[in-house]
Amino acid sequence: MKGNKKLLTVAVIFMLLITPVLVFSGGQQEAEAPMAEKEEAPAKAEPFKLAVVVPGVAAGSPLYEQLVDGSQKAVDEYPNASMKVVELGFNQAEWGEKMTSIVATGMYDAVITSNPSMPFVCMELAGQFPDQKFIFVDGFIEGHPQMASYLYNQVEQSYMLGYLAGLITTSDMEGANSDLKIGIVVAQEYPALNKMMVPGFLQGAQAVDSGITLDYRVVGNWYDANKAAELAKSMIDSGVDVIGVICGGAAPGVFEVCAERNKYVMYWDDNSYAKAPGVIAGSGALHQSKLVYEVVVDAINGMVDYGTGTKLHSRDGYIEFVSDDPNYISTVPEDIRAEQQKVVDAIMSGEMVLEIPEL
Ligand code: RBF
Repeated sequence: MKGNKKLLTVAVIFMLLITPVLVFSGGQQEAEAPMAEKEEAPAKAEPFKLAVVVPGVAAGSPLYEQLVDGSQKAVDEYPNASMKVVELGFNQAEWGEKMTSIVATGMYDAVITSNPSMPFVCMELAGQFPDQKFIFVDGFIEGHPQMASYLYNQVEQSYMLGYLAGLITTSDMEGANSDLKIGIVVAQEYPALNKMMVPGFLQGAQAVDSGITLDYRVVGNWYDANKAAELAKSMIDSGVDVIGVICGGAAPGVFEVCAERNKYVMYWDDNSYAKAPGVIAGSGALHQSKLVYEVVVDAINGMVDYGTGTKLHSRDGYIEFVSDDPNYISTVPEDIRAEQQKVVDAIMSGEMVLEIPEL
């Protein structure tokens, strides 16, 4: 009896040990069967995983909202595609490290992200992970085999907004004073801003009157609406009546002060008149969701030309000045809109050429 019991125990232990091996090898055999079938059936599309990296926070920043929307639209059309959105937050010192932890998973066929600093944030990382592909919109890099980039001609968008600012500051619109002063509130300095947006805005205004000057203020981050409001107050006190805003989530601070003081705002990136009706007197728009949709479709289909940098102009259909919005029409008098339209049409048609400078 004792001997039988011992034998039984050994048999049970043996079975317990061998079971996972049997299950595992059985699994392997099962996995092989569809492989054989695959040879006759049409090849199933390979899975495609996209990391959508928001360098900041999407809410309140139209270009980032469009980055997510455009990616989602493309991924929704392809059953083999999936995406994950990661927000890097406002601490830019952490962006490189956070980006590394996304890429180091090795999970993503491509990373798509948006803003002019991101090619540089990813440069070292690309060397460490030579199989990782990167797509940058609203940024520029060319000649790197893992990277494709798409840069907007921000001189054009800024010139159109500056021209309208010039028309308003020299007008007799309610709230416009006799000083030839316009302003701009920016979140931080970076080459695309200093070489395209600020000069384009001023050049547009000075095309109306060469005596117009620009009051330039820096918030120091992309979220502090109170600080932006303080800057706007001080600008208005010194005679500014039109303020451009490139400060993401801090912009509502400027809207509020301009609403109280009966002044005007120029807004970049998206049709935003409805965010402050009667206050936002001009809005540019970058069609980033369309661009991102097209590029992600290409990425899913293996059609992205890595190594290239593409420059996009108004005539390509990715940049516009929004002139058909009811809030624009009710805020800006007809004669000013007619003057503005002449310049907008000249830029959109390519008749008036504004070059992208070396960044
Ligand atoms: N734009 C935003 O709307 N929100 C942001 O949080 C934001 N963060 C940025 C951070 C850096 C380092 C840089 C260079 C740009 C950032 N932008 C942001 C600006 C954006 O890329 C674009 O230049 C402006 O929105 C004007 O089109």
